[in-house]
Amino acid sequence: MLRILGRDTSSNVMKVLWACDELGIPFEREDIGGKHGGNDTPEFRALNPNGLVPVIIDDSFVTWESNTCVRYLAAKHGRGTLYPDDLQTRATAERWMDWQVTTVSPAMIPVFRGMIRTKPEDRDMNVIEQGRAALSDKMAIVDAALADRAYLAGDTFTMGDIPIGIAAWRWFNMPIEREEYSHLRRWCDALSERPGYQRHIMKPVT
Ligand SMILES: N[C@@H](CCC(=O)N[C@@H](CS)C(=O)NCC(=O)O)C(=O)O
Repeated sequence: MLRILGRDTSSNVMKVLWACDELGIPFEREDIGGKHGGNDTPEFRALNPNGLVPVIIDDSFVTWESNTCVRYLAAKHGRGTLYPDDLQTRATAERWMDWQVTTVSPAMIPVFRGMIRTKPEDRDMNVIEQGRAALSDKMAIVDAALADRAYLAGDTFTMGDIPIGIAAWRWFNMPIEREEYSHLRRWCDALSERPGYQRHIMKPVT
């Protein structure tokens, strides 16, 4: 059975859990990272030298980097659904996945760490506000992209919706000022109908 190493409070682990749910893949998950520790041992670093979660183990194949894990599982189990057959649709889905890591995540991190993981008296509100404004700009890009399509890569849900779907849940549920982005809201409401999103993503942001 597929093994997923990583705590379920990690947004990167959540991507893999949600993908498995969508794809109907049975898995065993082990609590590693955060308060559970276990990600700085020689055994874990032999699996992922970065000491980060998630790691997946599929028979004897080991890999890490959450979006790579999602791509691998989607390619293996979700051809024509999560992993689009059409090359241009697939490239569009992959573009949003890469953009989440390179562009959304750097804006999200200072806001998430500042507002959720830092005591009020220790917060650097200038850094948080800069991140919040940057994050709003990114969410405006997603909102505009969703103006003429139901999902990020087109008419149907694909792997491209997973990483930004998780970022959007955090954006809507962190105690921050937000613009009203109606297309983003409609898309997030549609994701909220999906059992995998309900089970793995729609939780208090902690
Ligand atoms: N780019 C990596 C980032 C992985 C990452 O930063 N994971 C965090 C959790 S979200 C982690 O392992 N932090 C250390 C810990 O949980 O102890 C990925 O997408 O998998």
